Amino acid sequence: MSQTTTTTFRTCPLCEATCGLEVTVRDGAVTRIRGDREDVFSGGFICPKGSTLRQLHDDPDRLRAPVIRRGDRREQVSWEEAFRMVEAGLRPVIEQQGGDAVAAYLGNPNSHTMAGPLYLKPLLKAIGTKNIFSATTVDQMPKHVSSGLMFGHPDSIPVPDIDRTGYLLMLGANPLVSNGSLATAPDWPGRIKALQERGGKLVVVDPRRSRTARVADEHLFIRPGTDALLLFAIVAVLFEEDLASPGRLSDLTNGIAEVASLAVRFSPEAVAGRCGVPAETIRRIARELAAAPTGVVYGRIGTHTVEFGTVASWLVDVINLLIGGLDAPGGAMFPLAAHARPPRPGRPFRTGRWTSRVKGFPEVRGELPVATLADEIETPGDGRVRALVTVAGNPVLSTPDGAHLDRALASLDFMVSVDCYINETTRHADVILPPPSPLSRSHYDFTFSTLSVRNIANFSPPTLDRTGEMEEWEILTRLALIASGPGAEADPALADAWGIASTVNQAINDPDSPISGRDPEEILGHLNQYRGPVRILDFLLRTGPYGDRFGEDPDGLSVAKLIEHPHGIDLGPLQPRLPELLTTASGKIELAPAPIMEEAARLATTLDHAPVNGLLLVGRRHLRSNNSWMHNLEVLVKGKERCTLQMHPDDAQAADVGDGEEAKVANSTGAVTVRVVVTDDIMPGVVSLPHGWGHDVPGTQLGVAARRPGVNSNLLTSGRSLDTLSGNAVLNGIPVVVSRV
Ligand SMILES: Nc1nc2c(c(=O)[nH]1)N[C@H]1C(S)=C(S)[C@@H](COP(=O)(O)OP(=O)(O)OC[C@H]3O[C@@H](n4cnc5c(=O)[nH]c(N)nc54)[C@H](O)[C@@H]3O)O[C@H]1N2
Ligand SMILES: Nc1nc2c(c(=O)[nH]1)N[C@H]1C(S)=C(S)[C@@H](COP(=O)(O)OP(=O)(O)OC[C@H]3O[C@@H](n4cnc5c(=O)[nH]c(N)nc54)[C@H](O)[C@@H]3O)O[C@H]1N2
Ligand code: SF4
Ligand SMILES: [Mo]
Repeated sequence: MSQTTTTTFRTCPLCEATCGLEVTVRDGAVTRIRGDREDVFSGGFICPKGSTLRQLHDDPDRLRAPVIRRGDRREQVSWEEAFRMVEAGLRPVIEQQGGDAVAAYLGNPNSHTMAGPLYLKPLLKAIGTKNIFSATTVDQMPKHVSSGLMFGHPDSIPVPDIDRTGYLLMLGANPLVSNGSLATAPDWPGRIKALQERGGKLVVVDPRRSRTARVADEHLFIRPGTDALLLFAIVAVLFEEDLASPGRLSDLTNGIAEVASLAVRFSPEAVAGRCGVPAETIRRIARELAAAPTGVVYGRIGTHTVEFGTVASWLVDVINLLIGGLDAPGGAMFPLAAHARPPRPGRPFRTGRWTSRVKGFPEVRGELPVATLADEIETPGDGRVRALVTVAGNPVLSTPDGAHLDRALASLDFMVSVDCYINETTRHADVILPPPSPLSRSHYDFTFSTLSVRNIANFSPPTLDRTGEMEEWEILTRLALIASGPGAEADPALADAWGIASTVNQAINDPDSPISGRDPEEILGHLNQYRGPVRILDFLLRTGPYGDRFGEDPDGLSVAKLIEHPHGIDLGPLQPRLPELLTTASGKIELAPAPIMEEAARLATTLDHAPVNGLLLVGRRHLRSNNSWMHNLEVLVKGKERCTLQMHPDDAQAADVGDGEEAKVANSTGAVTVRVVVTDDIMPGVVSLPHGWGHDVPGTQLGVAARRPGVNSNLLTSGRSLDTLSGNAVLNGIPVVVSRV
């Protein structure tokens, strides 16, 4: 048999950095994956996870066929049988108890697939449920809320223009390990170095001396949960010292005076003791930011997953506006993705259009806080959740009070999971439906191209054939057809064809569309070489801001054009987008939205409370890990133990625990026993434990992960403390007691 070797290029879908990969295939098997040196965005950069798509593809524990549960036993079944079981489990719940009795939990990888952004909404609509939960409420929901209130749309999120800035103030982010979040940029190490080489400055604010803090020009330790206070103090100084200069945005902004008058209560002197940052340092940082020719503030997980996450997220953009950095090169800018639609002024963004049944939490962006999912399952009464659909999520390990949720999942009448592993969450599922491996699917970054520090377009066709799995869009469509009535035997291809035809017709009838009045048959004729999400992508690209408008602009974008450019197409640096992007009722930036002003006033009252003593727990990430999964790949988990408790020498001494010894970490929610690493890379009074571990529960199929299980840090986070405005869980700054075992 002749041996054929081919080299293909694709985008890594594992994290937000969107690195280009060069994949060598020999006789149907991948022999090597390395960074694509010609990728227009990543230029060859990858992290240790990028090349492990091969090991993920080959992992014997990764599911290739549907798995069902009969009693205590698991069985592999045909796709037909699996969908018949879903129908038998799901339909009676919907028919007898209504759509709300079926909850959905959507996990992080949905943002990294083509199916997630396009096919989940129809599925949720088909179920007809308000009980929608996702990883967004353990992550970035505060950013959606502050953006929605300030700019009109929760997805109008400005990103730091790190390639052109002269000053980057970064809080609660560690992109040298996470590779960046809400700021898509492959090769943060290189981009930070370039910033420093052009004379710029990086200041990192973090209770730990993280990898990013180590390369920064300045690192400030901060008491967990106090970023909003620090940021407010910077705002106070900008006003007090007359340094605020919004420039061209002055006339486009409402509420500057309101913010100025509230900020008075947060002087550096008033917050310094809380934050653990000297007042003089806060003043200096404010002056440096104002004086820098270009500057930007960027905050992430550590500023969002805290009690005042939305206020902190808002303050980041308040400062960006006040220093003249919002919507300006080198500041915080709004990307324009190749598939983007023009903003439509609609109803102004608001939250609380409905509330959660048990605890009355307001809906935000169509979903409820995942911290209350267990309550909705366990609490009797009308509208109680009896069935669950999970797609690409592992909430038992990734959401607060994991033990509670674990018990709740065990009590459901029916659960179906779309997932590639039998893990801590999906072990409760009656049916598991596996998507293809990342190497045997198409890829385009619908989510991260809208959060990218440069406008880039990239499309990857499948590298390998599927090995029994079903395309994820087809799984989701079949689930939708079951939930809405046509049933397990209905043809997803028909639904798909109907969907694209109605999308095209809508555009043709829309006077503002670039294909207004064109012939639908002609347009569909162009599109029909593809199906599923690739066909929708082709439509979106061709009618998008850089599109070929079906032949009108031969240089314009289409899927075919992207296939011709396997290293991606660079659409240039970010461009100013205000006021065009604003969809607030006033058409202006709302700097002082009422809900945020109320919450900020509540923050001010906390300055009068006595500070809490004792240890506060924060999280951290590791380069060779990815939330709760990828722990089943030997290449990534081998070596030094990663799930350890970092502790300052003074605190270790006080608790009488030594380096390398095991300690008990406990609070009123739960307890874990974990090995301690004593280090002065963490500030006194703070301990750190990564999340996503705890693979020692029965009934999973994770042979490698189970041998290095670690502990679940979310046994210590409670479902009771949330950021009020966003419903985001508080995952950082958790009070704990550490003791010797
Ligand atoms: N204490 C603490 N908790 C945290 C965090 C923290 O910092 N501290 N971080 C939070 C954050 S930011 C996030 S995003 C969440 C993540 O929370 P989740 O999204 O719930 O968890 P993941 O670990 O990302 O789980 C991903 C699941 O998707 C499956 N999967 C992988 N690829 C695919 C695919 O292509 N299709 C499908 N259908 N399934 C796939 C995996 O097998 C796994 O079961 O965790 C949060 N939890
Ligand atoms: N290797 C790897 N990469 C990942 C992931 C992963 O699990 N592993 N997960 C991906 C996901 S889903 C996301 S959302 C992103 C997240 O990406 P990042 O936002 O960069 O998240 P982390 O790396 O957890 O860094 C958060 C930092 O905040 C600090 N911190 C904790 N509490 C506070 C606080 O109160 N104030 C301040 N100022 N800092 C605080 C922590 O010490 C930590 O260093 O990473 C993504 N990339
Ligand atoms: S940084 Fe690593 S995981 Fe993230 S896209 Fe690049 S190679 Fe993939
Ligand atoms: Mo995340």
